[in-house]
Amino acid sequence: MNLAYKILSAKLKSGELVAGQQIGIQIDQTLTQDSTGTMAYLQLEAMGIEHVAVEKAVAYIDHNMLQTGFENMDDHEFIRSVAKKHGITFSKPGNGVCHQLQLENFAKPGKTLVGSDSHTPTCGAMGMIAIGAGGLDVAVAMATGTYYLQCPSVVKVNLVGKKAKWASAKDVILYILQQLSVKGGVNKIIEYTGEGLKELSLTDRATICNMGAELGATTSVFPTDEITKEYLIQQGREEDYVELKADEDATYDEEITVDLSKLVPLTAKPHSPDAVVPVSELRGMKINQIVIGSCTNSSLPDMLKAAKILKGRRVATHVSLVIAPGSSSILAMLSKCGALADMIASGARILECGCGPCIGMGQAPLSKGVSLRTINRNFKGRSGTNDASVYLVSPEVAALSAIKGYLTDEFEDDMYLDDIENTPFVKNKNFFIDEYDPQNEVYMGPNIKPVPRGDKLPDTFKGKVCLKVGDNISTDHIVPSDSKLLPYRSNVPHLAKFSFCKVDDQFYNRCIENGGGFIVGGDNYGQGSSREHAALVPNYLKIKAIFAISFARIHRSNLINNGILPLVINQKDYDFFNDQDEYELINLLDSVESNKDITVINKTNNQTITAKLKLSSREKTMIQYGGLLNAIKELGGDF
Ligand code: MIC
Ligand code: SF4
Repeated sequence: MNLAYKILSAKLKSGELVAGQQIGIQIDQTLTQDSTGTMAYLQLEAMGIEHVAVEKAVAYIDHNMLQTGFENMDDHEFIRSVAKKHGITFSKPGNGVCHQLQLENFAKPGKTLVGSDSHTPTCGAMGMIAIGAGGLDVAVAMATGTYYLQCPSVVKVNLVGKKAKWASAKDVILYILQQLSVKGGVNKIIEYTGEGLKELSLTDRATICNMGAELGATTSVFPTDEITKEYLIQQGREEDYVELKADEDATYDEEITVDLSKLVPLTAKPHSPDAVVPVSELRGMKINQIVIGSCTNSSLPDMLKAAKILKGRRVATHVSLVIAPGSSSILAMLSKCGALADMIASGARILECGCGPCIGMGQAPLSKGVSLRTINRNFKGRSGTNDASVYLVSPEVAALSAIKGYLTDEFEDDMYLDDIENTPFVKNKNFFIDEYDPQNEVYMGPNIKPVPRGDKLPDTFKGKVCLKVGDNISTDHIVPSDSKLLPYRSNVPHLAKFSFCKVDDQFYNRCIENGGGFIVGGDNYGQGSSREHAALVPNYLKIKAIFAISFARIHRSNLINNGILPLVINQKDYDFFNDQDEYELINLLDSVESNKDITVINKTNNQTITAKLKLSSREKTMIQYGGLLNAIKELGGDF
């Protein structure tokens, strides 16, 4: 057996480990962050539980920490009060980015984790099955200890060779993205093996697992070894170590090989993480801004490598360099060893430990500016400046380019940090709050609005196409996030007004005018963030079905959780849809019940096509009841 299936089989509660089948797995740990957490906890409240049913549940505050109005602190206080009521650990703002903190403090080999953030797979570096999901799925996991998913197939990545000197973990995953594309991992687990494992530190492995999300993968996983053990010792958690690896004769569904000795520094060009080219191809490109941080590259080694390059040098006059360490412990350690002083002396701006610029919370680039970032996504507009160009790079390339003022990988020998000491971590427990009081009163600020509910499935549905878009539409397109919108993650009616605003600013008005209807998309519709708002908002706007050539995994689940039909169409039927005609879905009740194709009629010219809707039995129930919350209300949490 491969490692992924070994862990899954130990946790299997229902179904069979056959790729494509629905399985239910026992969940040991959950995580939420503030921007998806408010909705998740409103949904958890609606389920009326007492203590959470998992070993460890953590509520992080890391995404929105710009308290420009009461909304944000109200949300934080709401989350803190719910955490106390249900025995959830609360991580205060300033403690750091959820994935970095989970890895440092709670990740354990062989455990399962589900989190309301698409980069939850970061903890796969620790030999865990860690999966990103919509907030409602995480709420159900907290309430019942179970998570349902389509059993993934497993891709083996065979790591060979000695890592080239200036190639980093970021380059490993950018290389894989170049090979497989942003949809290459959908419904797959990426499992790493091979002699090259020893070339990668635990935090390198975390970077690679983190950006497996950009492949659309269900998750990524590394075996555990001496390197894992060393990291756990550094964290003061040696007792959590368990050796885990695939059997010698393990089988896989696909296999690729990455020769680490051939890697060169790479960059993903605007506006997609798979638009990867060697840095050398763009050498000399002038840049205005650089961001080092995010859950992808904010570990202690990443920060120390950047500090070594910056030490005794000066950030170019036209460049703004901002650095956000991943956790309060990392910040404390940087300060203790003097690396922080080196960064500041070079002219770097130090940000609070959190997501910050990665999700457009400040540091929007210059208009038409060029920003180099060590983050994981460079979708158009996500930085907060619609016409800016964001390039994804390693911390080393980012630091070097900051000094030079242009994109480059021409490192000098003395910039190399070859000996990163595994000194014990400075642990700061004061940012974690562990309180439990089932009587605790839940705090609700005026910005927190109820979760919209779907309607029961009708037999027919008539409507117009409110929007037609192309391939790779991300949830950032569907519901954008920036410093103006993030405070409204618990206010769906407000967010709805901005849905698709960067693609077509008439979408909202059209939905209101048409009284809802349909959206038509291309391949990989709904990639990227796990935000279920990208389904809650269309639900609120009475969008009953999305037609697309294919869907990203988390978004498809979020649509079903909200009673919206994710209908798969053939490439040739994309042209069947236009925004003038009216369309009708017929025989929905019978088609959903018996998993038949759905008939779609163009009412203007009477032409007909069929669209596919393949649902597991649980998904069928959710669609029939108009969403997961409705189904739970009628049938209980573990239906
Ligand atoms: C992201 O990186 O896009 C986010 C912000 O972390 C999201 C969650 C969100 O939209 O709140 C994610 O990756 O799931
Ligand atoms: Fe935060 Fe960015 Fe990581 Fe999302 S990708 S969790 S916004 S740091």
